[in-house]
Order: sequence, then C-alpha cells, then structure tokens
Amino acid sequence: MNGFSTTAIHHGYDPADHQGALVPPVFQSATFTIPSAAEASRRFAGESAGYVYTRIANPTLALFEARMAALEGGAAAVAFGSGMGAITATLWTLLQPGDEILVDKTLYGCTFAFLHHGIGRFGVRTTHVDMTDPAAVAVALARKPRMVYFETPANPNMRLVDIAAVATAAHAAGALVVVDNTYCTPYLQRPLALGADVVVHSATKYISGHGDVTAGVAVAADAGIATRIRMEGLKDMTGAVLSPQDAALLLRGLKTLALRMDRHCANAMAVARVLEAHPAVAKVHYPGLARDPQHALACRQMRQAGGMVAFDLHGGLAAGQRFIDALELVACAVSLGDAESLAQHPATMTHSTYTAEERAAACIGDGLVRLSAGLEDTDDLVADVRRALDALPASLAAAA
Ligand code: 7XF
Repeated sequence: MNGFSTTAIHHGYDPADHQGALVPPVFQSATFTIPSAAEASRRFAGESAGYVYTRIANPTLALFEARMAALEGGAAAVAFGSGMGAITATLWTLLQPGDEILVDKTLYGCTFAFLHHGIGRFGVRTTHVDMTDPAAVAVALARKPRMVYFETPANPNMRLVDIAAVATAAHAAGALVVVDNTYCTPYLQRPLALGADVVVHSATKYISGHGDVTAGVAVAADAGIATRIRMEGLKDMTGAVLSPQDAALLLRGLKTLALRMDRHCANAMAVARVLEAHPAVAKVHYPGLARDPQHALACRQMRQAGGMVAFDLHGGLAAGQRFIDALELVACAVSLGDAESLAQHPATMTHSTYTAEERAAACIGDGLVRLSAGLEDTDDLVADVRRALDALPASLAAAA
C-alpha cells in the first residue's frame, strides 16, 4: 500500500493506457455508444460492465471515485455534484418511511434542514442526541434507529464525536453509521477504519481546495452499499451527478491535499493561539489546543486538528459582525478549505436554517464566529486576526 500522497497522485491511472498523457483525459461525454443492442440490454440489466450514461458512471468520475475509495479505505465511492447531493442521495437510499435517524446535537445547516424539512416529510424521524455522552447514546440506541449520522468536527462549533466508540455501540444496536468527514478529509481522519459504514464529503471544500468547484462524494466500506447509493440515490432519486470537468479539477486538488492540509492546520493552530490569548475572546473551539476538552480525543482519531477554528466573542452577535467587518485579508464568505482564509457568522449565515431555539440546543451561540484558515503566510493571517480583535470597541471587547 502506497502512502497518502502517492495514492492521491497515481492510484488507478496508467499513462500508457492513454497515449502517455501524464494528466488523465477528461471524458466530457454525456452518453456512450454501445456495440450492439444485445450488449446494451446486458448493460442495463447490470450483467455487463461498460459505460452507458454519465449520470450512472463516467471514466473521469470513476478515477476520482477510485482515488477517494483508496484514500478513505473504502470498497467503492460515488461522486456527486455537491456535498448535499452526496448526503441526500445516501440518506434517500438507506432510509425508509418509519425509520429513525439518530444525529448529534450539531449539524451543518442544510443537512439539518434536509432532515427536518426534507426527508422528514416522508416519514423519517430525526432525533438529536449528545453524541459526546455515551449514556445518552445508549438510551437512544435502545430505540433501534436505522442510522447514526454525525460530523466530526461538527460544523460550525468543532464538537468532536468518538467515532470508534459510537460506531461500536451503533453496530451492536443494528444501526448503520454515516460520518461527514468534510472538515478532516481522509488525510486527517479515516472514519471507515474506525468502524463507520459510509463516509460523505462536501468535496467543494478541502478536496477541491481552490474554491472553484461544487462537488460531493460518498465512500462505503461495503461495495453493495456503494452500488445502491449509485443506482438508487444518484441515478434515480437525486440525479445529482458531478460534471467530468469538475471531476478533473478534483483530481488536480487531490494531488496537493496532504501538503495543503498541513499548512491549513498550522495556520489554524496559529490563529487559535492568538484567539486563546486575547481578552475579547470568551472561548476558542479548536481541538489542537492542549487545554481544549476534546484534545485527547483529537489526538486519538485525527492526525492533526484541522484547518477550521470557531470562537465566541464576549460581545456576542454585534462583536462577531464587527470582527468580520474589520478583517482585511480574511474574506467574509461561507464555504471553507480554500487557499483564501474565510470567516463567517453561523447564526446569520450557514446555520440560519435553524430557529433560534434550535441553534441554542445545537450549541451555536449568536456570538460564534467561524474561521477557515487558508494557505496565506501565517504571520499575515495572524496579524489580520489580531488587528480585527484589537479594533473591537471596549464595550464589545470584554466580559459583561
Ligand atoms: O453541497 P455542498 O458541497 O455545499 O456541501 C454541503 C456540506 C456538507 N457537509 C458539511 C460539513 C459542509 O460544511 C457542507 C457545506 N458547508 C458550507 C459552509 O458551511 O460554509 C456551505 C455554505 S452555506
């Protein structure tokens, strides 16, 4: 087995198969000619391999899928046109009316909205539990939910879930385990090796890494589950196919993923240290800090603590917005994992799909700010954050 970057750069492609082209060709074709009607009927019946139509499979997408499956340690992967495409297709495939899906307190805003306002309309019940509390998880699992689903670290507040512990308990109760690994990528964390059944990603983020693609991917430990996600969730239920051009951009992004993640992590750690020492900051949520209550768990299941930092300012919502407006290098934008550092205010942006009460239950305070540490020089990034904190007026800069 090759190392991470060797796999990300070479796995599944031999230039000799494509006239020596170093970079894999882009199969920009929606459909594929088939040698005979008899062969076509075999392909439609699933009795013969071979391409049919890009919404089902395409060679450029297949290479991206093969690399993601290898990097996550799964049997097979399915690419999508967005992270929400991957998540909704996976859940539409694996859940039935009458099922319960058990989720952590905190989820990305549109995943939360899909569960409560989307698939919830079709008889799938979502229950939130504090997945950091084993006793609460045990009580919830006694109801025999069909699926356990979580993000770790969670968007936006960096809550961690112990993947191995929750997966073991969930499997004992007969539940499937699905983990959103967007914040970590397989370079920092491999949930399948810790017991998860399916990993989903917004590949829009670190996997692309350059802010120019929306994409998603689901990786399953079991090939049969991956085939079902492709043939039910992708082909028939969502149609959320990735474009071949975008798959080529993701293949390019993967080549530098490990290098970029190391820099994102180093920059996030430097920002977290500045935040930790500043009087305007009430609390920093970054599991790389030794004093973070989740630090030991982060050391167990993550290679490094990631490129995302969240923090509460003493001055609440007003301070959060003033801080974001005072940043010069860091842009005010949603999304994450880009070369450019980005900051956003979850309560009024990514997590405005929650009501105020739901946000409180999910531990998303009005003063919470989320920062995606980019790839800029650490000194420049840190100086911008420090300047914006220092610029907060005295009335917003200290504990009430
Ligand atoms: O459909 P997308 O590619 O935007 O991915 C959805 C998604 C899934 N899981 C996680 C953990 C995510 O963070 C996202 C997208 N989040 C962006 C953000 O939080 O900034 C989306 C902007 S509203």
